[in-house]
Amino acid sequence: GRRALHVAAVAEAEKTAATTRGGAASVPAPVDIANKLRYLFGRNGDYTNADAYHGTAWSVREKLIDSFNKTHEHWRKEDPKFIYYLSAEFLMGRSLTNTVYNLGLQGEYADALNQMGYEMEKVADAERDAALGNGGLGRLAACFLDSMATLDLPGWGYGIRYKYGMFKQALKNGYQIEQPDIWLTSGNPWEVRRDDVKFEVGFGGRVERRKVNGKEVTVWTPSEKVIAQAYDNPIPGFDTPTTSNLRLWDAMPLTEFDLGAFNAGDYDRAMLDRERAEAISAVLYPNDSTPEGKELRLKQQYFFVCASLQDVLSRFKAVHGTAFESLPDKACFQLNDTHPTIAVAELMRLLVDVEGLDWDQAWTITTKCLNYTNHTVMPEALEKWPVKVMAKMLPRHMEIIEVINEGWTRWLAGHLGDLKSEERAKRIAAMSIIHENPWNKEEMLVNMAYLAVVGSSAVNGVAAIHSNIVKDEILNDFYQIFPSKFQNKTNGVTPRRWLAWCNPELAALITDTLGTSEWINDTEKLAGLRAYASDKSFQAKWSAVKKAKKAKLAALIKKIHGDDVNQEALFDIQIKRIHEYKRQYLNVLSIIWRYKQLKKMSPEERRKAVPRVCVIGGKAASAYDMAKRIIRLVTAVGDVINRDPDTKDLLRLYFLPDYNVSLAETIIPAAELSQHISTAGTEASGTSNMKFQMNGCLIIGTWDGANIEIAEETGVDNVFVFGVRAEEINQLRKERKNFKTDPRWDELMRDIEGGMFGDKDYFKPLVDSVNNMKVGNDWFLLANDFAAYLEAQEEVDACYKDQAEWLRRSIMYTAGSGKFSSDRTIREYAEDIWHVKPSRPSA
Ligand code: B1H
Repeated sequence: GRRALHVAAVAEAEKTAATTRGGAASVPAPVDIANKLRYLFGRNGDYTNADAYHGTAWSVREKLIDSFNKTHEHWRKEDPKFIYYLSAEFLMGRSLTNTVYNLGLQGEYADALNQMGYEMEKVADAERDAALGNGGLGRLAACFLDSMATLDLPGWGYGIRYKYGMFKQALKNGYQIEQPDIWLTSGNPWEVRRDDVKFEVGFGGRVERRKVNGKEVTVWTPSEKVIAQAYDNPIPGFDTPTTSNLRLWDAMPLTEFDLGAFNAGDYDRAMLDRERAEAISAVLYPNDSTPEGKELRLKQQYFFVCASLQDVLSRFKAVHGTAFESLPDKACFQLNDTHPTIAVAELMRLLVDVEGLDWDQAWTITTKCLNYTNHTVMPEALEKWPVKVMAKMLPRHMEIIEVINEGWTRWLAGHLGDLKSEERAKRIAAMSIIHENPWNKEEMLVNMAYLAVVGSSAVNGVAAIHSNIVKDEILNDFYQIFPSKFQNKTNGVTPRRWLAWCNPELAALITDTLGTSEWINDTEKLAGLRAYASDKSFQAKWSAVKKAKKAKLAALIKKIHGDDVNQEALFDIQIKRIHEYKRQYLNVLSIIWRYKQLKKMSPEERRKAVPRVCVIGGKAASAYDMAKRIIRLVTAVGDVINRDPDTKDLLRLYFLPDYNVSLAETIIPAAELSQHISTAGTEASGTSNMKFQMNGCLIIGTWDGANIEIAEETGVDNVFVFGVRAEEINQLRKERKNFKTDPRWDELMRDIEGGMFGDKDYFKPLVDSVNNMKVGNDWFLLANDFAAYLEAQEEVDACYKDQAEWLRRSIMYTAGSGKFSSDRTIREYAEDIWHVKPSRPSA
């Protein structure tokens, strides 16, 4: 028919043209870019960098889609098992550079832009970040997609196409203000709307039992329905023909497809329905680590999970009909934290209510298909939804969870049959998926982590210490019952974006030295750098790269703050979400202490001091009052220090606003010291620590999260480790009231309280939170670690004075970073949890 004719005609035309990786006929890139600008944007010459970005991106998009199509044609033919990564967040950042480099098109497009009078770097800088995530958890999902594609693993991400991503942070008089992230207005070349892929998602309503052909069936009639519309975001692998997919759902009103509402003269209601539906995918909740129990958030979670599962089942049925017993051989799902955990109940609903399977058979399939990753140990961060809220929004799911819980607690009762009945009842109550709110006995809660554990085959933490805390503390009851379910999968980051592409100068030096660029997808090869760590001429080249990257960061500081900084100074960086447990406050206290010491010094002594440029960046959740005060403290201290003629050559402190993925790509290569100073046992992993390590940046940090494994790989003596250990924390918290604070600490508290940095009323709660036993009790033990931290900072200074030693360590960091490629992490998931195998299309 017509399709065959069309395919033949295109194939014929392509034979006569040169082909690129995707296989499309290639028009010379400058011509193509100009054509895109002419026909998509109506522009003719005299383009800005932003124009050039759009033209280039729309041109590159076509190669990307060709590669995507080839990959998916191959996968359709092969029908391999797929992994679906379900995540409420994907923090993708920019795509142009990554796509061009991953597809191996950098030469072609850099040349094209040069011919047209542009520079790739400036053009790439015009792209807005796709910031559909908060921080580490969302960026991890993005790194995982890069590795899955690079390893040719059949797998997709599934999430929400938020209209507004993470808010833009601005400073006004040193205070954080939040502005909406309007990222889609100029169009998004990196997505493809799939008008043929949409699903209905229902909410509310009622549940009935009906007899159909003598069989009792459950029918859920939602009171509200919306449409989930698919958008595909192709994910190019590096050095492979594979391009996989991130499918994001946009919420649309049903009425647009149901013209009846309009015909009935219900125009205003239809418009209100539109707003209500669009609200579901309107905005990312800007909380990192602590979920807010907002109803809309549960709606978002169910919305994307329901659409994703329907999508997967409909593709499965198209090939395998209703042979659902083989679903676990064809599909598995990774739950990125508890946010998509409603999938346990939704998969049961789809299999039992919609497909008519027996409960037990459906349960076997469901638990084989699902796996859960825990990302945090903070008790307040474990999601719990009030039964009332869930019963109203998802009445059938609430019933299903009740039935799951009945089966689970019944099974437990049998399993714990040897225990005395009192003890047994206690254990069962402690593991019940539905339980009382400990702060409000009237309220019953659904514990999503418990549901995820019971409904999954594997449960994993994200760094060795964290996985142990999951097993020994937060989910210990469950670990005792199912020890083999629990695993560790230490996080990783993609070495493409976080070393090769963001630091091409260092990448070139590494490739030159190792005589191969294979380290880009085999990072264990970086270990070869160890042989050069003490080589003077190599150190000189290494240092020259760092200097060049520092100059770029200095230029950025100049652009933002108008100040010139001493580029010989030690660049000391702490960038991450602002949180009390991450202890940016402790960093500021040490900076104030340093400032006071410098003030007291003679000119002689000052000449011996190590100059530092301190940078702090990160967003505070809009409702996180204490975090906002910490930001203001940073800016207030900076205002004093940076203007003091006695010290300004030796110490600076800058807050860099709107920290995001692309800012990280500039800051990390320039960093010499980075701070990862969370209270031991609180940071599940951290992933920026790995990015800094790859870029040869030394770490000052606590014995926490992935810092521990980084230290092991780098050599513990090369890391500035300080502070109490996780095992001591509980005891220290109990003894907190008798803790004797350091006199230097007391002095700093008096300084802040006394108004040394102005705004003393605003800073009062900050002082109280760590100093006043009645108010804050210093939960994160800043005072306990303060002295050890100052001492570690002195070690940093001493080491920096010995540049040969500093550079040796710097090289040892990169050399020891092989383990922290997300390729390694993803290989482990694929082998130990997903049982998914590579499937590569032919080039
Ligand atoms: C991490 C979160 C998180 N852990 C709730 N938990 C959220 C929790 O919007 N919410 O409700 C959002 C995010 N994020 C981070 O995950 C950990 O703090 C890091 O230590 C870890 O490196 C990262 C990736 O595993």
